[in-house]
Amino acid sequence: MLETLEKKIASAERISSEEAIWLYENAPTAWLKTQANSIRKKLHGEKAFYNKNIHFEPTNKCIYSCKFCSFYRKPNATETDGAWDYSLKDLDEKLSKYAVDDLTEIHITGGVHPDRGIDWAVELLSHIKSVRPNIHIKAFTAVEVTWMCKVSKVELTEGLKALKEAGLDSLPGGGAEIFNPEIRRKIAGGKAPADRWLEVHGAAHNIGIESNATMLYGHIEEFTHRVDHMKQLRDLQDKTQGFNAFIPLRYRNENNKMSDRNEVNQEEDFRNFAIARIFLDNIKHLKAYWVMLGVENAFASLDYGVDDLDGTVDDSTKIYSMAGSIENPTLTSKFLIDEITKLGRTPVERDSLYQELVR
Ligand code: V47
Ligand code: SF4
Repeated sequence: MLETLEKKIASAERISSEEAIWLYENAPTAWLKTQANSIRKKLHGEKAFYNKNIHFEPTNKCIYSCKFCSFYRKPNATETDGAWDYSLKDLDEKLSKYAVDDLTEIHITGGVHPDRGIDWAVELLSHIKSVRPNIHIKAFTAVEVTWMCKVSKVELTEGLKALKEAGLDSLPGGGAEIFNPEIRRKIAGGKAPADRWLEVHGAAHNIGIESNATMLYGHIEEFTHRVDHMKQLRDLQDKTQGFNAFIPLRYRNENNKMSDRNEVNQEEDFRNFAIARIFLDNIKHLKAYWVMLGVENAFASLDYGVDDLDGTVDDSTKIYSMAGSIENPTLTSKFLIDEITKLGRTPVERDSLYQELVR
């Protein structure tokens, strides 16, 4: 089997779902590393991408209560309970810390607030563009978009068009979790099902909004569910070509309703990256989100098919620190450049759509 697959990979032939499951179950890690590396090299040479970004999480009040989530609070929770609701003024204060050139992207996602519809999002996006006209706004998961359209009673494409007009540049990959309905129901019951997640991204791609895709793994899913998830992404990408990056997210187990489950180990992260690189032959970039993986693991994953490390982040997200990851996630671009260089790779600052930036 390994020889057959090696030939397929060398001739850029697509592997099947059955073959991907076989790889999860049987392939030696060293073999996966070599194959994923060869694909990454063909696509990107020695380049390792990063960007300069911050996150903005407007609220952690959420109508859902996903079992893996350490971040959300009930909609009626107060500050004492750990809930927050930031205003535009809070956002302005945050942005004012950065000179115009220091940031190219703001990534916005948060809890699904019961009362917030498209109008609320339009106001937020327009405000950001009025104070930072050139910043790329990557905002709102497909789950958030779905809820906003429902609150505002607008049809999906109409809602997306309104967001785009107000300044939305791309969609982040969150909310995908795992597409299998049974597993999704158990860990994220109630929120937009897989079909809807894919429909939102497809509709966004159709009107020129590019996006990313994530996969939450290492909880109660099996290898077959991971492969099914990636297959559905690969199928949509064949139709739209709108996904820029795939971002596997390892389940982190602190402070949530599944805390009794162990996290998978580092080798499993590496194997998962490598198989994603082999299987997803039509999504160009594979991102290791260092905030979730830890800095050392993220750099090490560059040897398993990864070409992108996300961005500087600057202590602006709580989703992972609340789930047991780095407490104050921030990296300087100098650190990223130095570490990538030490690994013999070429650091490349990119914009949010993977255009290379020359400063
Ligand atoms: O959808 C929440 C995940 C996602 C936990 O598009 C958890 O560039 C692990 O999607 N353990 C939100 N994962 C973050 C996200 C993202 C991050 C970075 C870059 C991009 C991009 C997207 O975080 C959620 C969920 O899958 N998540 N809690 C947890 N305990
Ligand atoms: Fe809400 Fe998102 Fe957390 Fe689920 S993962 S509870 S939708 S904030």
